Amino acid sequence: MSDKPIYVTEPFLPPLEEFIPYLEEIWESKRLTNNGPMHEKLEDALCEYLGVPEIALFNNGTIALLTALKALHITGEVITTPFTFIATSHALTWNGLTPIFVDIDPNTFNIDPSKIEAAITPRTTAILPVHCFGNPCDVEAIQEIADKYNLKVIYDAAHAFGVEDKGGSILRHGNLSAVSFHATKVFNTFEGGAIICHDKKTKQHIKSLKNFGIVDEVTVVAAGINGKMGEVNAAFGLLQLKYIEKAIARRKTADQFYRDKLKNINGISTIDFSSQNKGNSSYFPIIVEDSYSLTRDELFKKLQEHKIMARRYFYPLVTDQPMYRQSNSRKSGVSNFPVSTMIAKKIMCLPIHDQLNIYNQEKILNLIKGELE
Ligand code: T4K
Repeated sequence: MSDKPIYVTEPFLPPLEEFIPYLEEIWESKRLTNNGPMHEKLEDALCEYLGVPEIALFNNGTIALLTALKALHITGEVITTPFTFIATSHALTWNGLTPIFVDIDPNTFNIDPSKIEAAITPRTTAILPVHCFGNPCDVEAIQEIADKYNLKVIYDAAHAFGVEDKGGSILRHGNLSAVSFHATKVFNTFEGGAIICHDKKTKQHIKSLKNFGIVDEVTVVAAGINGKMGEVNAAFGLLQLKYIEKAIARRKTADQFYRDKLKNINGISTIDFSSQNKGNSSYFPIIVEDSYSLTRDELFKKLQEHKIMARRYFYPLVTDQPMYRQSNSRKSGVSNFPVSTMIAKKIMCLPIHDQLNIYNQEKILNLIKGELE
């Protein structure tokens, strides 16, 4: 067996030789970027695969998020979660917006809708929830609040590629959703991302914003950005899409294997993703309870000593980073987010990806069970 580290995730890579014809086509066309043929084909293919009306590709998920906020002219304060990757709140800050953090639900790790209303002020214009680890937010409760207070909803759906609820893609909710196609994601284009929207007019606006605000050779209508996805990335997406069902199925097998074996370990719990949804097994978070024989950090270190590179997503909380400490995160030195604080202390994401084999999973489980030191 190889002594290579087992990472929390590894990119899904289709056979290299199958990528060569795509590269030949790009070389032949000399079209490298700016809405080239691969880009257009990938947008169409993703709309079909995901079952969404309109999609605009981006060079990464963060720029997609930044542009989504810009496209809706969001101002003032935006309600979001502290239990997320730092890109969520940075997207607000880069737009000159004030993030207002609201605690999470202990069962889903997503923003707790019952705590949103108390955070709304006259300056609030939007809610930016995250489908954390691909687990759908309570989209109905969030929409109800948004409707009541006339707020926009932009989902950070970085983890939610392919996730569905009873009505179809989770990406259809809210005004816009932004996904990430980073190398560490279920579906990747090396770097990449997308905004999902409901209609052609919004798509055209987003398309212009990601191309400096240009609408034709002589007209610039907004202070846009360069958010375009290049042809090589789009081509890789097209190839990967052919294998995506297989890759997700392998993740699901690994997910179920962990779940079955972890059931009887005292002090380790997993989160239940609702069986009513189609998940993507993008992450495998566990909670290391106080009743477990080691602390979360001791277990984390033990795994690392065996080259199991688990990750403590999302620790530290966004609100514990220096640039967000002055936000609404603390009252008299006490965190306003008891649930997020508690989860951030106990969480650890175990390796999960399509190349993870049973031998590796057994090793991880034996280390957790204490049968391997
Ligand atoms: N919103 C949310 C909720 C997000 O989670 C993210 C990104 C975004 C927005 C922004 O989307 P992007 O702008 O990134 O498209 C990683 C990713 O860089 C980041 O995309 C992701 N979330 C975050 C949760 O995880 P790190 O700092 O943990 O990545 P890194 O480089 O340590 O990679 C993790 C492991 O993956 C490595 O130990 C090894 C493996 N790996 C990584 C890369 C890059 C590979 O095997 N091959 C690779 O090419 O942030």
